[in-house]
Amino acid sequence: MYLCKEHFLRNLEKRVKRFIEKKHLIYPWNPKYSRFREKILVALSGGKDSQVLLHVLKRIYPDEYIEGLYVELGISHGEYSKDSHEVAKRTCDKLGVPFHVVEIKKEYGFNIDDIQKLKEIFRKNDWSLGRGHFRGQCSYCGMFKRYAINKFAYENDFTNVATGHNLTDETTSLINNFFNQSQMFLARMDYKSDADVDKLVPRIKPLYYTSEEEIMMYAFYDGIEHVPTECVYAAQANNLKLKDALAEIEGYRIGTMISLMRRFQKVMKPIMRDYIERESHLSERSNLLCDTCGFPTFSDRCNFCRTLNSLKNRFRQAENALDLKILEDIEPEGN
Ligand code: Q46
Ligand code: ZN
Repeated sequence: MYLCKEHFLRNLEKRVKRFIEKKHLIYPWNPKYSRFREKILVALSGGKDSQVLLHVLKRIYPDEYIEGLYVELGISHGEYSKDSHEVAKRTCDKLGVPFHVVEIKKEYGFNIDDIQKLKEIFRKNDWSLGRGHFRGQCSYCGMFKRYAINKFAYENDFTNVATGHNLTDETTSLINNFFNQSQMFLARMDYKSDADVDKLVPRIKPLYYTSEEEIMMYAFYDGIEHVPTECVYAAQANNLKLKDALAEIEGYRIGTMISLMRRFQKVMKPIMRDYIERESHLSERSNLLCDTCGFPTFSDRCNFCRTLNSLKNRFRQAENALDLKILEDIEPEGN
């Protein structure tokens, strides 16, 4: 479609609203029919996706309870986290949205930059990692964000967490999971997570069928502030090249991404899900709670607590061997 600026903005909002309501991502408040009111937490990163998401949600649902959460990850290169934090806060202030911050260093003792320092210390000193290994920064970062956002949302009675994942991100993950044959990850890919797992606040992705290009255009035409720089660790992410390849395919086969995601949801997803639920005893509805933090898990201890503990032990090892101080004085949560 060839649309003028105004019609482009309204068209995108209309499509997002239609998607939210058709797929019941949220139940918009209607005092005539229901007393139930959603409480939506928007996960803000200062980047274009979450900034656009917050603007679109406020525009299409001015009467909903919407609040924003920024997770301070401590990525200092080029003041990335500081700038992102300020952009997210300014946007919430401008839109009259309550703004919250969770600082991971304060909560867990170290941040994403500290993990990078730790890896370098281990590498320089040629220390053995035993049976373990260090993962990429984005893997730790994603884990911290997911955990911290869910914990905050659960403890503050939010009914949904909305994230800015877009069509391009989701298609890239789909292809990546397919290449890796990660059946479990494929089966879990969705625009809304399960609502019936105790202590897991449902996560929704209202921009699931909105491409990165459209989001960039929306931000540009609506004058939405966002952090223009990229996180320094983004270059480590394996998905970047895959994303470029997809963009190239989309260039000569317009509509590839959207039709891939629609078909995946309609055809492949139900088959994958049935298969996984039959084959796996680790069902998402297993209702196990972590013996350390009390949040849902597939085994006795959740992946977050296990990773946190093993990182803390490595930090202590580095601190003791080199007489350094990296960790905040926080007691480990369980051993
Ligand atoms: S912030 Fe975190 Fe991203 Fe940086 S470390 Fe990776 S995941 S690239 S969206
Ligand atoms: Zn745990």
